[in-house]
Amino acid sequence: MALVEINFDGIIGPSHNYAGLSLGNIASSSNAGAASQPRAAALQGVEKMHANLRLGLAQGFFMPLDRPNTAWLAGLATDMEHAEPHIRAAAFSASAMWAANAATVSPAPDTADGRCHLSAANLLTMAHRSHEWHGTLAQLKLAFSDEQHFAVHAAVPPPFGDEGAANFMRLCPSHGEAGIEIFVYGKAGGPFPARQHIESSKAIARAHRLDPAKTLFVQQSEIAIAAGAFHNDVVAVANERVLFTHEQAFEFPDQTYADIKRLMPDAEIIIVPADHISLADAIQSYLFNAQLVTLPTGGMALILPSEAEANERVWSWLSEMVAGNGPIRELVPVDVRESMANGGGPACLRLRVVADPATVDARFIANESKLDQIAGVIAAHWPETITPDQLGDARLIRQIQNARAELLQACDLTELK
Ligand code: SUG
Repeated sequence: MALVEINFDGIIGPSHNYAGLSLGNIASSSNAGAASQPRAAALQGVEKMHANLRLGLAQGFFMPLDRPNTAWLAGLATDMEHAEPHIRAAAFSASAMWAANAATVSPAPDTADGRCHLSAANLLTMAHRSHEWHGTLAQLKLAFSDEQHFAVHAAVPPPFGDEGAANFMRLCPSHGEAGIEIFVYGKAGGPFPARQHIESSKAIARAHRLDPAKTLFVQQSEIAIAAGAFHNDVVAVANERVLFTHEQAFEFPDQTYADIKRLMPDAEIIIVPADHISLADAIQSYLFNAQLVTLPTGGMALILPSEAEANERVWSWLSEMVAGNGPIRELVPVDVRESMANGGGPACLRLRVVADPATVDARFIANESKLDQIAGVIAAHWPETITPDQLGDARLIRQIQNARAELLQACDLTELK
């Protein structure tokens, strides 16, 4: 079978909660302390996967990680009973749901050895995310264990932060053909941290054996980070030969567009002007945190959060765009409100891997009945609600651990313990 883009969604874990852990992520800070609904959150995620299948897209999933992370706590010489609240919350986070941050992926046509390369992201800027990568790597090694087709790499060592595919874009004539890879790093973000370091991006480009002549390193704009674009995928998204971007996404936009055009003359760059949609509106509505996908019928669709539809300025601009003659033909709003309240839109919840699905461990590939089975486990075992003052509750912890164990069992993935 030909290479296709498979979207792997992180199943939203049973410990999903709002602890306000991500400085620079406005939704996370403003919802700190709110009651979360893990069951509803995870069912919203499964429904998004169902909707993708109905659009004819290839879909996969990743399991939630084991939380609270007692090994990480032990490394800090503490445990859930004794840890200070901020450490307890960091150990408890379900943040691995945002699979766009799991890894950077270079599809086989772009690499010197003709294999698809995946590098787990170290996520070291945020404490609660810095301990994800060991669990993520174990999962990537299982899902992509076929070494004839995949090379899975460990995370880049400290001190260079790496946020995975959220700070990475690929442009290509079609998914299965060679393309150009664009690494987007940050230098400064006003009061907020720049999470992606250029040294990580360069290390990954080397590990993935990319052609330097087809690789770009582009700086995120400081004002975008300062406005709350903690990842580049909050202000830009690419698919095949289309880049859909906010005018203020990059520090040197003209140079960025010229470099892209030089490497790929038929790239189409759709720039959303700041005087039509401000950075504030872009970040509130998450219109760029969309899955920009190629439909089996040919045209492209933006699968975006329902918050984008609710913002009148954003929706009228988008509606005009799809009514025009451009490559994006359809808008598909999805409800991922529980994830959105922590700053995670539809695109954050998925990792794109271009591969032949037959070369991926079939246990990670979705179909309607498997998703129904997963939804059944979630409905039966995920907590209905969690407030941050409950994180040390021993009964809740047992429920969360048991819920994940039930899911691993149902998906025949108990070796991920
Ligand atoms: O890293 N939020 C995540 C959201 C990640 C979004 N991913 C992409 N843009 N690709 C983050 O900031 C909030 C957790 C909390 O506050 O409880 C959080 O980790």
